Amino acid sequence: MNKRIKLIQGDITQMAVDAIVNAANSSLLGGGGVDGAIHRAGGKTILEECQLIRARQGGCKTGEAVITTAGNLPARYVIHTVGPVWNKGNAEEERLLSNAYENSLRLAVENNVRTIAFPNISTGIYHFPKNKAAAIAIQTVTTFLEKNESIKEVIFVCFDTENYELYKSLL
Ligand code: AR6
Repeated sequence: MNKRIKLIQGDITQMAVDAIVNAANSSLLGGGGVDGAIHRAGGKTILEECQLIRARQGGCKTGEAVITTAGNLPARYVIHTVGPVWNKGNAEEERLLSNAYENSLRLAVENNVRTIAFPNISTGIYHFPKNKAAAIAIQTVTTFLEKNESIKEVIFVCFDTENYELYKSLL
């Protein structure tokens, strides 16, 4: 395991890191799951900044990422990325999930983020199989860190025990 990768079980809204990643949807207007939790805990400035991004570029495509400040959260930034909806694996879901992690990390580097926390993107409402998603997340982050020195810590924040156990065994 890469020494810069950490694993915890918990609530990502509590993380005092440079950036937390949100599993958003293309509208950027909020939703349920971790997205709902981040907007609830972070307050209205996050949504206001998302609305400005929408006005500028019309939301966020699957696999891409945008950045806002983090409102009342202990983090400095929220990186909103959109994972794929699982559709039997026939719609390039694996590549799109990898893109979501990679584009979040790229945006983090551009914004001098040193510490970043990821939720288990797409494994809730979007129904991506958790074992496949964990392998893709770990592979994508590990490959990125091998090429990039500026990110000091990537924390996988698993909310549910099933994901936590999966990551523990894979890492
Ligand atoms: N901290 C960390 N992880 C969490 C938290 C939390 N507070 N709450 C839930 N999770 P989901 P998706 C985990 O459904 O599948 C939204 O409506 C959860 O256990 O939040 O990418 C968006 O607006 C799961 O493992 O995101 C989109 O419409 C993981 O977060 C849609 O859901 C992702 O589950 C995105 O679906």
